[in-house]
Amino acid sequence: MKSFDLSLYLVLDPLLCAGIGMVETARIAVAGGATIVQLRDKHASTASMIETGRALKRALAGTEARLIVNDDVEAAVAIDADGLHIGQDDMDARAARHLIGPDMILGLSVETEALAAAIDPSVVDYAGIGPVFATPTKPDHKQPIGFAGLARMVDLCPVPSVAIGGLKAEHAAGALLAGADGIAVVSAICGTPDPRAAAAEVARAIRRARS
Ligand code: TZP
Ligand code: MG
Repeated sequence: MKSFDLSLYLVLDPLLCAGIGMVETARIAVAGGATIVQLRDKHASTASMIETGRALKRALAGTEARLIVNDDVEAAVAIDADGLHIGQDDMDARAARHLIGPDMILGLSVETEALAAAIDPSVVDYAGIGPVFATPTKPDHKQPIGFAGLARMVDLCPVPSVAIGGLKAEHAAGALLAGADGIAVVSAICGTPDPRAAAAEVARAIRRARS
Protein backbone atom coordinates (compact mmCIF):
# COMPACT_ATOMS: atom_id res chain seq x y z
CA MET A 1 0.00 0.00 0.00
CA LYS A 2 1.36 3.46 -0.89
CA SER A 3 1.49 5.66 2.15
CA PHE A 4 1.52 9.42 1.88
CA ASP A 5 0.04 12.25 3.88
CA LEU A 6 -1.42 15.12 1.86
CA SER A 7 -2.02 17.34 4.94
CA LEU A 8 0.50 20.07 4.19
CA TYR A 9 1.78 19.89 0.66
CA LEU A 10 4.54 22.38 -0.11
CA VAL A 11 5.02 23.27 -3.78
CA LEU A 12 8.42 24.87 -4.30
CA ASP A 13 8.90 27.93 -6.48
CA PRO A 14 12.49 28.78 -7.49
CA LEU A 15 11.91 32.54 -7.65
CA LEU A 16 10.03 32.85 -4.38
CA CYS A 17 12.65 30.62 -2.72
CA ALA A 18 15.59 32.55 -4.21
CA GLY A 19 16.68 33.96 -0.83
CA ILE A 20 17.59 30.69 0.88
CA GLY A 21 16.97 28.29 -2.01
CA MET A 22 14.47 25.50 -2.61
CA VAL A 23 16.39 22.84 -0.72
CA GLU A 24 16.78 24.85 2.48
CA THR A 25 13.16 26.05 2.23
CA ALA A 26 12.00 22.44 1.96
CA ARG A 27 14.20 21.27 4.82
CA ILE A 28 12.94 23.82 7.29
CA ALA A 29 9.32 23.67 6.08
CA VAL A 30 9.34 19.92 6.73
CA ALA A 31 10.76 20.60 10.19
CA GLY A 32 7.77 22.91 10.65
CA GLY A 33 5.24 20.29 9.54
CA ALA A 34 5.12 20.03 5.73
CA THR A 35 4.28 16.41 4.82
CA ILE A 36 4.98 16.52 1.08
CA VAL A 37 7.42 18.58 -0.98
CA GLN A 38 6.92 19.08 -4.70
CA LEU A 39 9.85 20.17 -6.85
CA ARG A 40 8.27 22.49 -9.41
CA ASP A 41 10.46 24.52 -11.73
CA LYS A 42 8.80 25.18 -15.07
CA HIS A 43 11.96 26.52 -16.70
CA ALA A 44 14.60 24.08 -15.46
CA SER A 45 16.28 21.52 -17.68
CA THR A 46 15.95 17.87 -16.78
CA ALA A 47 19.62 17.86 -15.69
CA SER A 48 18.99 20.73 -13.32
CA MET A 49 15.78 19.12 -12.01
CA ILE A 50 17.77 15.97 -11.28
CA GLU A 51 20.49 17.89 -9.45
CA THR A 52 18.01 19.83 -7.30
CA GLY A 53 15.87 16.73 -6.78
CA ARG A 54 18.81 14.71 -5.52
CA ALA A 55 19.75 17.50 -3.11
CA LEU A 56 16.14 17.61 -1.91
CA LYS A 57 16.13 13.88 -1.42
CA ARG A 58 19.24 14.10 0.74
CA ALA A 59 17.76 16.98 2.71
CA LEU A 60 14.54 15.06 3.39
CA ALA A 61 16.20 11.73 4.21
CA GLY A 62 15.21 10.55 7.65
CA THR A 63 11.96 12.53 7.63
CA GLU A 64 8.47 11.24 6.86
CA ALA A 65 8.05 13.77 4.05
CA ARG A 66 7.56 12.54 0.50
CA LEU A 67 9.29 14.12 -2.51
CA ILE A 68 7.18 14.61 -5.64
CA VAL A 69 8.52 15.91 -8.96
CA ASN A 70 6.33 18.12 -11.15
CA ASP A 71 5.97 17.35 -14.87
CA ASP A 72 9.37 15.81 -15.57
CA VAL A 73 9.01 12.02 -15.67
CA GLU A 74 12.63 11.46 -16.60
CA ALA A 75 13.82 13.51 -13.62
CA ALA A 76 11.36 11.81 -11.25
CA VAL A 77 12.69 8.39 -12.24
CA ALA A 78 16.37 9.46 -12.17
CA ILE A 79 15.96 10.99 -8.71
CA ASP A 80 14.00 7.95 -7.55
CA ALA A 81 11.47 10.41 -6.16
CA ASP A 82 8.48 9.19 -4.21
CA GLY A 83 6.16 10.54 -6.85
CA LEU A 84 5.34 12.46 -10.00
CA HIS A 85 2.73 15.19 -10.41
CA ILE A 86 1.27 16.02 -13.79
CA GLY A 87 -1.27 18.49 -15.11
CA GLN A 88 -3.77 18.39 -17.93
CA ASP A 89 -1.23 19.89 -20.33
CA ASP A 90 1.36 17.23 -19.57
CA MET A 91 1.59 13.60 -20.53
CA ASP A 92 -1.55 11.47 -20.24
CA ALA A 93 -1.85 9.88 -16.77
CA ARG A 94 -1.88 6.33 -18.10
CA ALA A 95 1.30 6.94 -20.12
CA ALA A 96 2.95 8.51 -17.07
CA ARG A 97 1.98 5.53 -14.92
CA HIS A 98 3.47 3.21 -17.50
CA LEU A 99 6.80 5.09 -17.31
CA ILE A 100 7.04 5.42 -13.52
CA GLY A 101 5.85 1.90 -12.68
CA PRO A 102 3.23 0.82 -10.17
CA ASP A 103 4.93 1.94 -6.95
CA MET A 104 5.58 5.63 -7.49
CA ILE A 105 2.87 8.05 -6.32
CA LEU A 106 1.08 9.75 -9.23
CA GLY A 107 -0.77 13.04 -8.72
CA LEU A 108 -2.94 14.80 -11.29
CA SER A 109 -4.18 18.41 -11.35
CA VAL A 110 -7.86 18.84 -12.15
CA GLU A 111 -9.65 22.13 -12.67
CA THR A 112 -13.19 21.03 -13.52
CA GLU A 113 -15.84 18.65 -12.22
CA ALA A 114 -15.65 16.59 -15.41
CA LEU A 115 -11.89 16.12 -15.02
CA ALA A 116 -12.27 15.20 -11.33
CA ALA A 117 -14.91 12.60 -12.14
CA ALA A 118 -12.83 11.17 -14.98
CA ILE A 119 -9.87 10.21 -12.76
CA ASP A 120 -9.04 6.53 -12.90
CA PRO A 121 -8.10 5.44 -9.35
CA SER A 122 -6.17 2.47 -10.72
CA VAL A 123 -3.80 4.98 -12.38
CA VAL A 124 -3.84 8.16 -10.27
CA ASP A 125 -3.17 8.22 -6.50
CA TYR A 126 -4.28 11.73 -5.61
CA ALA A 127 -5.73 14.84 -7.23
CA GLY A 128 -4.66 18.46 -6.91
CA ILE A 129 -7.89 20.47 -7.08
CA GLY A 130 -7.97 24.16 -7.80
CA PRO A 131 -7.34 26.95 -8.01
CA VAL A 132 -9.56 27.60 -5.01
CA PHE A 133 -8.70 31.31 -5.21
CA ALA A 134 -6.95 33.49 -7.77
CA THR A 135 -3.21 33.63 -7.14
CA PRO A 136 -0.33 35.64 -8.60
CA THR A 137 1.93 32.61 -8.07
CA LYS A 138 0.48 30.96 -11.19
CA PRO A 139 -0.53 33.77 -13.54
CA ASP A 140 -2.03 31.40 -16.13
CA HIS A 141 -4.28 29.60 -13.67
CA LYS A 142 -7.80 28.50 -14.60
CA GLN A 143 -11.02 29.99 -13.24
CA PRO A 144 -11.06 29.90 -9.39
CA ILE A 145 -13.57 27.41 -7.97
CA GLY A 146 -14.02 28.66 -4.39
CA PHE A 147 -14.80 26.35 -1.48
CA ALA A 148 -18.20 25.43 -2.96
CA GLY A 149 -16.60 24.34 -6.23
CA LEU A 150 -13.92 22.48 -4.28
CA ALA A 151 -16.59 20.58 -2.34
CA ARG A 152 -18.36 19.55 -5.55
CA MET A 153 -15.12 18.37 -7.13
CA VAL A 154 -13.99 16.47 -4.03
CA ASP A 155 -17.34 14.66 -4.07
CA LEU A 156 -16.83 13.56 -7.66
CA CYS A 157 -13.16 12.68 -7.23
CA PRO A 158 -12.44 8.96 -6.62
CA VAL A 159 -9.00 9.51 -5.02
CA PRO A 160 -7.67 11.58 -2.09
CA SER A 161 -7.28 15.25 -2.89
CA VAL A 162 -5.31 18.32 -1.98
CA ALA A 163 -6.70 21.83 -2.51
CA ILE A 164 -4.49 24.49 -4.10
CA GLY A 165 -4.55 28.14 -5.10
CA GLY A 166 -4.31 31.21 -2.89
CA LEU A 167 -4.47 29.17 0.30
CA LYS A 168 -3.10 30.42 3.62
CA ALA A 169 -3.39 29.04 7.16
CA GLU A 170 -6.73 30.79 7.58
CA HIS A 171 -8.17 28.71 4.70
CA ALA A 172 -7.24 25.29 6.06
CA ALA A 173 -10.55 24.81 7.84
CA GLY A 174 -12.58 25.74 4.74
CA ALA A 175 -10.60 23.40 2.51
CA LEU A 176 -10.88 20.46 4.91
CA LEU A 177 -14.58 21.15 5.48
CA ALA A 178 -15.02 20.96 1.70
CA GLY A 179 -13.57 17.46 1.94
CA ALA A 180 -9.98 17.93 0.79
CA ASP A 181 -7.42 15.77 2.56
CA GLY A 182 -4.91 18.58 2.73
CA ILE A 183 -3.84 21.93 1.38
CA ALA A 184 -1.07 22.71 -1.09
CA VAL A 185 0.70 26.03 -0.76
CA VAL A 186 3.47 27.95 -2.44
CA SER A 187 3.59 31.56 -1.23
CA ALA A 188 2.26 30.76 2.26
CA ILE A 189 5.72 29.23 2.86
CA CYS A 190 8.19 30.02 0.04
CA GLY A 191 9.88 33.37 0.44
CA THR A 192 8.36 34.12 3.84
CA PRO A 193 10.77 35.47 6.47
CA ASP A 194 10.54 32.24 8.47
CA PRO A 195 9.38 29.25 6.38
CA ARG A 196 9.54 26.92 9.37
CA ALA A 197 7.17 29.11 11.37
CA ALA A 198 4.98 29.60 8.29
CA ALA A 199 4.69 25.84 7.80
CA ALA A 200 4.02 25.33 11.50
CA GLU A 201 1.21 27.90 11.36
CA VAL A 202 -0.50 26.09 8.48
CA ALA A 203 0.06 22.69 10.14
CA ARG A 204 -1.50 24.01 13.35
CA ALA A 205 -4.52 25.31 11.45
CA ILE A 206 -4.95 21.88 9.84
CA ARG A 207 -4.76 20.10 13.19
CA ARG A 208 -7.25 22.55 14.68
CA ALA A 209 -9.64 22.05 11.78
CA ARG A 210 -9.52 18.29 12.29
CA SER A 211 -10.03 18.36 16.05
N1 TZP B 1 -1.56 25.33 -9.38
C1 TZP B 1 -2.75 25.90 -9.23
S1 TZP B 1 -2.65 27.33 -8.34
C2 TZP B 1 -0.97 27.14 -8.13
C3 TZP B 1 -0.55 26.00 -8.77
C4 TZP B 1 0.83 25.51 -8.82
C5 TZP B 1 -0.11 28.11 -7.39
C6 TZP B 1 -0.50 28.21 -5.95
O1 TZP B 1 0.34 29.15 -5.32
P1 TZP B 1 -0.07 29.91 -3.99
O2 TZP B 1 1.07 30.86 -3.77
O3 TZP B 1 -0.14 28.89 -2.91
O4 TZP B 1 -1.36 30.60 -4.25
MG1 MG C 1 2.36 20.34 -15.19
